[in-house]
This record gives sequence, C-alpha cells and structure tokens, in this order.
Amino acid sequence: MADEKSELPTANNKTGDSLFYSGHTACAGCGMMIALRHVLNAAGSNTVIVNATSCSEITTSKYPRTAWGVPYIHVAFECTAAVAAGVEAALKKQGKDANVICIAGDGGTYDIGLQALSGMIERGHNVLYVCYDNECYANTGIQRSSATPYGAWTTTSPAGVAMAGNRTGKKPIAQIIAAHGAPYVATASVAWPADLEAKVKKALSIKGPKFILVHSPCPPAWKFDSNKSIEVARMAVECGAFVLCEIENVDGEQRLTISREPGGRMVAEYLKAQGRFSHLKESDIAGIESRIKRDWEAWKSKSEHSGPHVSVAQQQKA
Ligand SMILES: Cc1ncc(C[n+]2csc(CCOP(=O)(O)OP(=O)(O)O)c2C)c(N)n1
Ligand SMILES: [Mg+2]
Repeated sequence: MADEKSELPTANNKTGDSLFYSGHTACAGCGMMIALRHVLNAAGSNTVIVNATSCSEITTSKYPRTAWGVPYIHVAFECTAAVAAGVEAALKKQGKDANVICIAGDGGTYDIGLQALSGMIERGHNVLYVCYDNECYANTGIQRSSATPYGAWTTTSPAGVAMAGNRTGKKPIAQIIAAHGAPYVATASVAWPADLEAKVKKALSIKGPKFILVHSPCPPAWKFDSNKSIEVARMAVECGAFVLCEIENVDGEQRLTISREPGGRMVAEYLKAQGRFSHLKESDIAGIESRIKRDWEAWKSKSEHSGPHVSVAQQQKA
C-alpha cells in the first residue's frame, strides 16, 4: 500500500532489526530468501542492492511493496554487474562510500550476465557480486542453466528414454571468476549462515571486485518437502557435491582454503533426498559419486598447494 503521507511505496512487514523484511512472496522453504537475509544483515544499512531479474526480484519488489530496507535497483539480467559498476562510479564521484552489492541467480550469473560480470571484475570495480545458486532458471518454470548438476531433471533436461536428466556438469564459476584475479572469491551455503555472514563481511572489508556463490536449495525445482531445505543444503556440502571455500588473490598468487571438508554423508543419500534425481539408476549414482570424488581431490590438492593465509574458518576459531 502506498504511504498516504509520502506517496512512496511502503515496506512489507518490518520485523525486528533485520534489513530484509518478511511478507515477500517466495515459496515456503526457499533457500534464496535465507541467503538474502544473511547477506543483507552482514552488509548493514550502508548498502545499495543491484538485483537481476529472477525469483529474488519478482518475490521481493512487487510494487508498491518491498522487502528491502536499503536502496534497491532492479535491472535486466545482462546488465547487473555493469549497472553496479556505474553505481559505484557515481558514488565515488559524489564522495560517498557505500557497499554496492549485486544479487543474481545462477541463470543471471553463469549464463546471461557473465559478460558484464567478467568486465566488472576485470576493470576492478569495488563491488560485491552475490550469486544464489538454485541450479536452474526457477522463476520461469525450472529450465536447466549451466549451474544445473549432472543427472538432474529440469523441464529442458527431462528424464526419459532419450536422456536421463541434465547431460553436463556445473560450470566452475568460482574458479572462472578467481582466474580473473578478483581479490576475493568464496562459496557458501544457507546451511552455514555464520560462515556466509563472515564471508560477506570479509569480502566487504576488501577493496575491489568480490564474488560469493551461495548454494540455495529450491523445494519445487529440486523436488523435496519445504521443511527440508537446510537438511538438503547441509547434505550437499557433507557429501562433497558443493565445496565450501575461499579463493584469494594476494600479490598475484591464488590461495585456496577449504572452509569445511566433506564427511558424514554419502552422495547417494543427497541424490535420493531429491525428486529431481529420482530417475537415476544405481549405476548413474555411482558415476556421479566418482565425478564428485574426482572434483573433491582436485579442490584438495589445490588447497594443499596454496600459500598460508587467514581464512574465515580460522578467524571464527580465533
Ligand atoms: C534477457 C532475458 N532472458 C530471459 C528472461 C526471462 N526470465 C525471467 S526470470 C528467469 C529465470 C532466471 O533464473 P536465475 O537467474 O537462475 O534466477 P531464479 O529464477 O532461479 O531465481 C528468466 C529466464 C528475461 N527476463 N530476460
Ligand atoms: Mg536459478
């Protein structure tokens, strides 16, 4: 409802101290919403949000309401990082200092917005880009993106006689951004909110382009009950399907730290918890398991060859 006095859009329901308000229209159990709340709470009020078209935009900014307690711009997919670069430059020109944060989904990041993101990183803008990864184009009805994992059902990677779900693996977006020389790249999960907030705070303390990828389960797309989002997110990390790490570029040297080692969960358990993998045969599951194992060995070997530095996990222990 429009505020009678100011004629400006009013917020949804401001509850407590959170800058991210309740009353948005996301599905029950939406992982993305948990991610957004923690990102904003860690960033604080001196923040400008640049939001790509996606579930995050559709559900939080229905005129005349908003779930954002900070200045907010919605932009087309392909322009997100370019607009953020412009906001940062305009603030600089005005002598103002604020956190400029992009929020975009995997489709908007891995696929449609990658060119602008690459340019923003390469030009060295002081912007934090957060991609919440629900592993599909959720808002338009669950199509595959280049973040969709191998074997997963989506409406454009169906499970039938000709194919058994998605035929490609996830694009290594964190490594691609790190290869640009960005000073800080991290992956996080909604199942570890303190780790996510610490990574956002650390990123914002570093000048230059930063990138954080947040694994964010989507109950309708991944096909599990809406009360299982955190459990599914946790399983992904504990079986090694999603690796939590930081990649820092310090004096031209890339340093990789694993924030949490996998352990305690089997890949099969993670896959069987989700309807999007229900068509897989035991042999398919064994194949996915060996891919995950191989990828994990590569992560581990890179981290062992990295130079010493203080990671978020070490900061939290201290
Ligand atoms: C250039 C462009 N292509 C396609 C669309 C249609 N579209 C709107 S939302 C959406 C899905 C976005 O997927 P993702 O970025 O992963 O965010 P999610 O919906 O999963 O939150 C698409 C394809 C669009 N609005 N603009
Ligand atoms: Mg998505």
